[in-house]
Formats: sequence, structure tokens, C-alpha cells
Amino acid sequence: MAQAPEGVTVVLGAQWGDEGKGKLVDILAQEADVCARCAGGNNAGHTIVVKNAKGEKTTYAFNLLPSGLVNEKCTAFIGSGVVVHIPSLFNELDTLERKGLKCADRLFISDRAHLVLGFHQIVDGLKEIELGGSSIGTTKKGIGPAYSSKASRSGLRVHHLYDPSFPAKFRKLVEGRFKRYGHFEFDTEGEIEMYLAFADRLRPHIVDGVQFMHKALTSGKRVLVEGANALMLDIDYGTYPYVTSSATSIGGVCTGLGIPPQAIKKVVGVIKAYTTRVGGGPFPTEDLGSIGETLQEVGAEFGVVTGRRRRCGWLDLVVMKYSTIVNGYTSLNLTKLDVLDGFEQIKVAVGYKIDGAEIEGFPADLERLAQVEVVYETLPGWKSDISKCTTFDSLPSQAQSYVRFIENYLGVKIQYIGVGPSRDSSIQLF
Ligand code: 2SA
Ligand code: GDP
Ligand code: MG
Repeated sequence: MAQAPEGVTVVLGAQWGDEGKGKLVDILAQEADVCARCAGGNNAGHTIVVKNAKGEKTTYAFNLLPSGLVNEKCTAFIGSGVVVHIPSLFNELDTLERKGLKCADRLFISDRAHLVLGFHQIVDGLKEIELGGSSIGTTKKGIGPAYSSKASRSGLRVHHLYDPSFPAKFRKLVEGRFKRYGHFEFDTEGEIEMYLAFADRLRPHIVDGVQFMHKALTSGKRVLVEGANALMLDIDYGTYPYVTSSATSIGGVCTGLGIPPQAIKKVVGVIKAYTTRVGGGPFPTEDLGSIGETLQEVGAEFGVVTGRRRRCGWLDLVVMKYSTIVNGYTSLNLTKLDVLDGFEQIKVAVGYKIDGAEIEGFPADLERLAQVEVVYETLPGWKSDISKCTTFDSLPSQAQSYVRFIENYLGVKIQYIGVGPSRDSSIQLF
């Protein structure tokens, strides 16, 4: 395949999500022609803060649409690995347009993408109730049930909307859910009508996703891929079953966009300077005391989709090493370093022990994971405001050492450092 030298740059969440991928995507999209989503759905939440020349801030929250849309020259693409809830898609599009961002003629969706339907969202909630105390803590956006329909080969894809058998297939899916969960309130015929009404509005956005990406790559377009969620929420490599239902790792980029691996030139891992997780599941460095509370408050750690408080703790380099092995980051974006400004000392997890012996890798078995004793290294804090720093050299020496410590442990260079939420609060090292 004749390939553009620029190829594809991928931005992936390296921990449990909300590392600040949206902000980096917004920065990189200024140099991109196409910004693509390859996995997940409107469970993802990316906040972008843009300051204009007068210093006035505009905040955008993206869920299903690629964050690169903030760059008005960027075309957005939703690949076949994404699950699409059409009413939410148009709602998001309309909200962005009302904020003055013209998006409608720059948005393309793969005909192979699966649909999230209303009953998937209801079933998401019912499944969570069934799980009781061990519930996943999903966003209840129907993501798991939609991917279940896909994997069980009964899902409906974007192209099915134009198939005369759409209503019959839809009814059959609902019937199946009634058999499994008992009868729940759902206006099947009303929903079918709503989808058919959306079909006309959706039509100009639909493309053959494989051809779309192939043409983009062979015509020299600069493609930026926005990862959703993160490696530790990956269906295969995350803390299963406390994961989302998509391939959030580098593998999901090829399967979700229909592109070959050699098209990928850069993989930027986004790593928060501490760790957060929203929803249930193991979190070895979680701090349930004052440190976790401070990180939550200073970092304003609330879910973009659900408003839930995010659980917080120190940076876990065991997680990061595992994530680096799977995703092969070519560089890293360390975000929210400013949130650590007030700490006298900063702890970093550098190993896991079971029965006194250090283990290799990250355990697959959650019972084994629950037994780990986390080994920490303590580093000095810098106790000063770094939010105005614009170069690496202007950071306090302790902050510089923190950055170098992470790089040395992981063997990957940190290319960007976030010192505040807005686009200009970012230090580029190379
Ligand atoms: P789901 O809804 O089936 O994907 O949930 C399964 C698990 O995946 C987690 N998950 C997330 N974790 C971090 N951020 C996410 N997006 C929102 C945000 C979350 C929010 O940006 O803040 O608003 O709560 C996200 N989406 C899914 C989820 O918590 C489950 O643990
Ligand atoms: P994403 O899901 O990875 O895109 O991240 P979210 O948008 O869900 O959460 C990251 C939050 O941190 C957002 O509110 C961002 O505005 C904010 N943020 C991103 N980078 C930085 C940073 O370097 N410093 C601070 N203080 N906030 C940041
Ligand atoms: Mg998020």
C-alpha cells in the first residue's frame, strides 16, 4: 500500500481513563486532517478547554464525537469498532453547533459501526442490578449490551437502518431481552419509528469506513486516532470483568478502523501524574484517606458522563509498565502534574509483592491481585505552583526529577507535560 509518510498518530489512555486524552487530541488535531474514534461509545467523556486571544475560556465535553472537531479544518470519523447511539450522537452534534462549532459537514461514520439501541441501555441497568454488590459501575449507556449483541452476531449496524428487515430484526432483539430479563417497559414500535426518522438525517454522514480510511492514508492525510477509555479498562487486558466491553488497547485501533498496523507511526500514551478510576473494580494504589480526597478535590475528579466522584491514589508504575508493554508507546503525555503542587512528598508504586516476593507483570486473576502488597518509592514534592511553567527547565527540580523517574522506570520519553486544563497549559519537551 502506498502510504503517507505522516501515517497515523494514536492517543491512548494508559491507566483507567480520564488521563486527559481529549486535551492532547485537541492540541494534536491542530496538525491533523482526520481525527478518528475507533472504540467505545458515548460512555467516554473528554473535556477540552480552549482559551481565545482575550483569554476567555470555552469548555467542550465530547462523548461519542472525536475531540479533534474543535479544529475546524479537521474531518471526524467514527470507525466500525465504535458503538453508536444515534439520538446521543445528534444531541452532541447539536450542542457543539449551538456553541458555534460547525461540525455537521465534517462528520463521517462507518456503515459497519454497531448501533446502541434504547433497550441496550435499559438492559445495562438491569444487568447492574442483577450483579448487586459486585456491579461493574457502568455508565449505563448500553455499551456492554451493544457489544454483546455484536459478539453474538445479532447486532444491528448502521447500514441495517436502510434494510427493510430493520423493524423485524429490532423486534426480535427486544423479544430476546424480554425472555432474558422479564418484561420491562419499552416502546418498541415508537423506537423503531424514531430510528427510521433518524435514518434520513444520518445518511449524508455514512461512508464505507474501509475505503474512507484507505483513501485518507494513501492521499497523505494526517490521521489522529483518539482512544476512548484506557488500557486497564480493555476487554482483554484490563481488570476483567471490571472493564468496558471494547478493545481500548492498540489492537482496537486496527480492528476498529480497518487499517493495517504499519500505518501507525506514533502511539502516545496519556498518563495522569497520579491514578484515578471511576466505577467498581480493583485499584491497588487507591487512597481512601486524605491523600485520595486531596487528589480528588484538587484534580476536580468527577466523571464527565455520570458526574460520579473518581477514586484516586498515587501513580502506579506497575500498571504503567504493563500498559507500556501492551501498547508500545513511542512517547508519553504526563498530565495533571500541577495537581501534585501541594504535596510535601509524593509516593509512586514501583512493585507488587505477594507473600513477600516481588511478582512480575500485572496479575490476571483478581483474587491474586487483591493479595498484592504495593511497594512504594517516596519522592520529594515541590510545594509550588507550576501552572505557569512553559518549559521543562522552568519546572522546579523536584518536578523535573519526578518526570525523569517515570521515564527511567518505563524506558519511554515524556513528550508533553500538562500543568493545567487549557490547551496552552502544556509543555512540549521534543
Ligand atoms: P461501560 O459504561 O460499560 O463502559 O462501563 C464499564 C467500566 O468502564 C468504566 N468507564 C469509564 N471510566 C472512566 N471514564 C469514563 N468516561 C466517563 C468520564 C465516566 C463517567 O470521562 O468521566 O462519567 O463516569 C468511562 N466510561 C466507562 C466504567 O466506570 C466501568 O468501570
Ligand atoms: P479523557 O477522558 O482522558 O479525555 O479525560 P477527561 O476529560 O475525562 O478528564 C481529564 C480532566 O482533566 C478534564 O477535566 C481536563 O480538562 C483536565 N485536564 C487535562 N489535562 C490537565 C492538566 O494537565 N492539568 C489539570 N489541572 N487538568 C487537566
Ligand atoms: Mg474521560
